[in-house]
Amino acid sequence: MPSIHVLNGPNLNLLGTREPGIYGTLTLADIEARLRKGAKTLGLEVIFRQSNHEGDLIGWIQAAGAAGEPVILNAGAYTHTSIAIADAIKGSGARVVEVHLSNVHAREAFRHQSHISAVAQGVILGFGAASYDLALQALAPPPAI
Ligand code: CA2
Repeated sequence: MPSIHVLNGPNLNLLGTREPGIYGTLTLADIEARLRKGAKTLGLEVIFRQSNHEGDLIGWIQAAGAAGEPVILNAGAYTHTSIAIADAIKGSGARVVEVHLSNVHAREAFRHQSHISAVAQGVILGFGAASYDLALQALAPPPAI
């Protein structure tokens, strides 16, 4: 079964505990559960991870790129700061869809810049947990005829 990596960056483990007006009320475990459901119908295996450490994300991106497996990436605040994560995507050739729960362009100016967008295949943001579901659809292989 083809695999898809869903990688989550810093503080996303706090989802569902605070700031529901921005990030919604679902926990990261809730997002994982609904994504696994969707992936099952598409015949995909989900490898779902979260880390508060930049190096973990870089290692996972490199491994996905080496395996030729696509990535849904919510790099959290590293989106706005990390050239190292952008280099990992470019250097490993990983196929990445960047996702965000919130519409970062409707928020503080420092969230308007993304180092990931230029090296991602595409970006989906502002749809809450559905951003992840839409990314899954974007990356799913077309059904066999
Ligand atoms: O909207 C998104 O998905 C973000 O990637 C979330 C990041 C933020 O830094 C990005 O600018 C946009 C933050 C995730 C932290 O989530 C929290 C949830 C509850 C309580 C505290 C933080």
